[in-house]
Amino acid sequence: PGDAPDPAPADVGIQLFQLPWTTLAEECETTLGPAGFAWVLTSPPNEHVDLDPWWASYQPVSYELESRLGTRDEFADMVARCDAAGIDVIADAVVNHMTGQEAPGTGFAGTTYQHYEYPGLYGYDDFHHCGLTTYDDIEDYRSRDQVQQCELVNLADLDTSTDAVRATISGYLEDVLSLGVAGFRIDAAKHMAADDVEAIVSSLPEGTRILSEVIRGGGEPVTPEEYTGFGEVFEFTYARDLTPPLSNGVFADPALDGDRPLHVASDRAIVFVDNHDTERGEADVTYRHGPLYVIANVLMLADDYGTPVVYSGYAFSDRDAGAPTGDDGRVVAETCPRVAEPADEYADGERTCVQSWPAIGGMLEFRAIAGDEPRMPGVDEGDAYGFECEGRGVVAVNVGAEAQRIDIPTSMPDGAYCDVVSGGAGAADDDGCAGREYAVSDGVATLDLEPLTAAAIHLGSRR
Ligand code: QV4
Repeated sequence: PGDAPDPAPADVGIQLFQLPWTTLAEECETTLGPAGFAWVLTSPPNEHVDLDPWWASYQPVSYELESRLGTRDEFADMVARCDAAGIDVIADAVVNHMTGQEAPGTGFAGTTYQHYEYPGLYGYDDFHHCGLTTYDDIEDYRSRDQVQQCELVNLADLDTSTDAVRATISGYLEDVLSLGVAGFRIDAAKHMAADDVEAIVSSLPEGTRILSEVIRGGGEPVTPEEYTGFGEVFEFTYARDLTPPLSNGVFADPALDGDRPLHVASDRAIVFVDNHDTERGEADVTYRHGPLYVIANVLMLADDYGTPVVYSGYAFSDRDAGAPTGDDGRVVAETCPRVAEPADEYADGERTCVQSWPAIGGMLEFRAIAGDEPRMPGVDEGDAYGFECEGRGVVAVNVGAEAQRIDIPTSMPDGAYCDVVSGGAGAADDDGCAGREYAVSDGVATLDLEPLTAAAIHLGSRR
């Protein structure tokens, strides 16, 4: 149709948890690029303790880029190939701390270490020894000093107030940047004073993207707002607000002026349905709840607040279980098919391949066409809820057990539109719709929704 606006590339990321670099490069080429993702968040690339659980990645032994996810050369090749596919790489940077093991050991790439001794990098005096709690561990998150000077679960806590530590961390980040990454997730940023993080990242080249992990907690003195002066932050409140209404079927419009109460400003917010911690913890809706998980992702991707990051990991029944590895201890993963549907059941270790779900690709297309338009007041109908992105698109979800019809006022032109949730991107062709078809007539979009489904139409999906 000639009247569809040009799509504006949507700034949507995807976290590919514990995916080896060689597979990740293929994902960029086969799926992430064609689907229209803007960036991918990787797991930490540096040398870590040699333990089986996935969380070994979060205990650095050295800043060599050698890990169970691949070698330095493989990482560099992945960054170049993703870049060629139009995908920026954001690397997870674990710089708040080193290891948490009491016993000395040898890291994944062969570097020997002890708790507080990392030859060539740091020694005992480079760490906080807070003296505020029995084992120097954080016990009370209501104490700023404990949170930022004591240890997060025994992890040797770098004293990032010193020039020497700051310079060593910056040197590591510059090395990763030299391979072409676009920026970093700053792991456990809450546990470093915002001034320290700012001092470290301000020495990096202009335009380096910084996404700080600062989990908002009730009654805690350290807030995400402290970290917005030099980058974006993950807004955990968004996920908490998004998912409970899904399970009890009650929807309410957020403040509709872009920014939201008790959230960081929209242009500073990274939003998500779940991540590798929350899918093992507080998240009510994860890959285990296929249809509800799709609905949550659809709502997030249609929303006008924040920058979304979709999450894709592997199934697990044991919280600690690492991704499947080969004999050499390196993670092994196949590339996901270009198109995959959410499954009712997954075997342990099986990849969820969320990046290949048609609903996700369809919503990236929706966002590219309609995402910049204001979100209009929502409509409730039974267990269904929906809203218009002004003049460009209409989205609705039904979280109930009964089919539901919902009428949503819209200024989109009358006509037949293809649903991009059931049909995916490019759902409209000469023969009809790859998925469901809906009509807009006299300023109303009428959507018939099966139980636990979502639908989205936009100017580019008109037949
Ligand atoms: C245990 C005990 C300690 C004891 C210690 C030593 O819990 O009390 O002192 O043994 O005997 C692992 C184990 C943990 C163990 C620790 C040290 O699970 O039991 O301590 O190692 O050996 C990941 C995992 C953690 C893991 C950690 C390091 O989630 O389980 O700990 O990696 O391998 C807060 C923070 C937030 C953080 C979140 C999890 O504000 O920043 O907790 N999120 C990020 C990452 C997360 C990661 C870390 C931070 C640490 O997203 O994945 O933790 O890098 O909310």
